[in-house]
Amino acid sequence: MKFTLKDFDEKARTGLIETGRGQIHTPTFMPVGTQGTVKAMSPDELKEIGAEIILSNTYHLYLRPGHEIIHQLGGLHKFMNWDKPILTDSGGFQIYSLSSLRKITEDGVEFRSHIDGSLHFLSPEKAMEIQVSLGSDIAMAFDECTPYPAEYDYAMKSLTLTTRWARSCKQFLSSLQPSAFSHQPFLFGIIQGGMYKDLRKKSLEDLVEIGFDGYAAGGLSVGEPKEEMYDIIEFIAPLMPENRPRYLMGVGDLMDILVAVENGFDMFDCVMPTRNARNGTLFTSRGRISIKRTEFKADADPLDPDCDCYTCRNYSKAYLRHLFLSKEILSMRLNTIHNLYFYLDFFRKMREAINSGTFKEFKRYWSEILQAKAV
Ligand code: PRF
Ligand code: ZN
Repeated sequence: MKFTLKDFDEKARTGLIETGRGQIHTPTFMPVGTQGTVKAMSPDELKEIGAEIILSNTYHLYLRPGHEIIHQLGGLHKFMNWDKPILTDSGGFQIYSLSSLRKITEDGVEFRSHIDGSLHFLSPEKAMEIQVSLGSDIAMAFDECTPYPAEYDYAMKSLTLTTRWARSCKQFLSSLQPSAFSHQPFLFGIIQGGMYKDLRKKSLEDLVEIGFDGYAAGGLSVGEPKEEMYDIIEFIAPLMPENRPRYLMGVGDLMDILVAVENGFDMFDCVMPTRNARNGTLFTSRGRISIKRTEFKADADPLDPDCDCYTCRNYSKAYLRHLFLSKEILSMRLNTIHNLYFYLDFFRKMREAINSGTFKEFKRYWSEILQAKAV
């Protein structure tokens, strides 16, 4: 994987990831396309708002429609008509958060589908096979997301397993024969270790010894207090290899992102902008608003006068409120276009701030807006 660092502003950095399917400017935000679609958005719309990479999920696509079917149809990019990079999560976290009756063994995890209750088994090898057959550009190692809270002993055993699985994932990928359909994805290792710094450090060191194209911090934003998450972020980021992308998994609150970027993280994903859009919670340059509120009933102004998205260029808050209250499909589409545009634009401005050495001011300015109560 080619990853070039561009500028530093203290620990914050900008860079460029180059893949066969296109460039990714970092820090980057990856919209979440769990089921092979970023909910409510067409791929053309995603490109128009500037998305350079999306995330999709092994767990969901394996269960439905099945990775073999997607493979037969030419891979996930062709299936969903998205030709830019796709990062696939390995399934470890989704099993943990969605399925019932998990049974973890040395070899993998037995679990029941959240869709029909059927029994399945995912192993490091299987998770890799699925991600390769989907045609993933960046595959994630199969991990166990250590729950919060976890006893020291549990966190240690869990990370030992995650490390062993990471090694199996790399071995499995290295053993694959290049063929027409299966190109080799880049592979990222996932740091676990709960809220224990020595375990986090050990997890990272073991992964670095195995060697990955990039490194991710998992097991955060799983119910712990913010201070604990920030403490781990500040501790682990500077220890991660400088010349590899650093990915903070599933953390998408913009305040948290500012803290993570300040410490040197490069990649983020979260359902927050898309899910909030569907719930009528919209991000603006003046703070978050709930579009259903009565005060917007006859409000002719755009959602965000400083936003250049399709929604803000063409519609009033009164109309968006009406669509939301009427549960119209267009409500989710227009809200999602805006929220994702807002996130991607926030990242563009953040990169500019790093490049011009003004990240501190950027963070101070946005912290105030983001911490204000939603209206
Ligand atoms: N592991 C994986 N995916 C994830 C996480 C993890 O720990 C998280 C934790 N926030 C989000 N997504 N594989
Ligand atoms: Zn907008």
